[in-house]
Amino acid sequence: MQKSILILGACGQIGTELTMALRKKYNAEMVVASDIREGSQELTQSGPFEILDATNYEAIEDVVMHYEIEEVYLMAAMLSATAEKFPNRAWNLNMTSLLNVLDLGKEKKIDKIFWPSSIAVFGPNTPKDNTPQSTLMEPSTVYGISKQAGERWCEYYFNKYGVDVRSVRYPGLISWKTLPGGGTTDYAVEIYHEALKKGNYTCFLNQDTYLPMMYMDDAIRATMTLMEAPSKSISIRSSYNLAAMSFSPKEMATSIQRHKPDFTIDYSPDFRQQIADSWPSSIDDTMAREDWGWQPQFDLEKTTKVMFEKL
Ligand code: AKB
Repeated sequence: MQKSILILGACGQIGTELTMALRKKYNAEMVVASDIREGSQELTQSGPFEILDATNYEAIEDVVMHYEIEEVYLMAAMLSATAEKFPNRAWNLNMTSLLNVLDLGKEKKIDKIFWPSSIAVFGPNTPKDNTPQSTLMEPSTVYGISKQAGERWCEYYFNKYGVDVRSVRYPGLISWKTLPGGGTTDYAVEIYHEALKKGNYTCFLNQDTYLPMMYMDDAIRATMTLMEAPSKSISIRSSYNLAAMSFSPKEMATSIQRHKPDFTIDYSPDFRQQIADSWPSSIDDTMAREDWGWQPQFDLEKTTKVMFEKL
């Protein structure tokens, strides 16, 4: 199928793998990767690459016009832990980039948008276990507030202007290709690198902090499935709950010890503990399963096996 796609924030943890998956599935020459920084060899040599600031409307519009872009995946964002350090910058990046892309949709310059939300939309008063799709939210982090506001904007642009925008609330994502940057769930990637390098990991969350997590292949498949679903099957235009697994650092360490029995872990919780404590432990994703057939394929054991193979 021929369709022209633009990925904003293609150098990040999700953007890198999403770009390569889209290039594999569609015509690679029509999948334009972009980021504010220079791309890796893999990204720049497998298809077009543009240096692009997602907060600059005119710059995005130029690229959209030049490549006759139909679909935009907006993956540029500042994540939870970094956003707590730079609240204004986080708000500006996360909101301006989204409104830029939604406005391109409103002006009919693009046909379809993917925008990632997060489990960070939930807050300390949200039911923690099996968190429902619709529930009390009240996020307590800058990142969570920006994601919740973003969800409201997405629904508003769909209802008011007919913009075809689609979204999922990603849990923590585990991948081997690109390191995450500035998130609260980053420990679940760092731990594998440190296990292999040093045989020990000091975790910034305490041992019993349960968080929803997902292996990257599942996240990419969910994203592409949602974007390919017929419009009529999408009943949620804010963002879908999405789940795969839920575990604590202690359980993750046990899973690693099955491959590396001498691995040790210790705990030194920092400011990210409070963020993690405000998020759900597990997520109810019934709506995603019913509306567009979502089904995860990776649990913790399978994830650990792949991470050890790939790293
Ligand atoms: C973070 O930890 O900030 C992100 C997220 C859950 O959205 N990984």
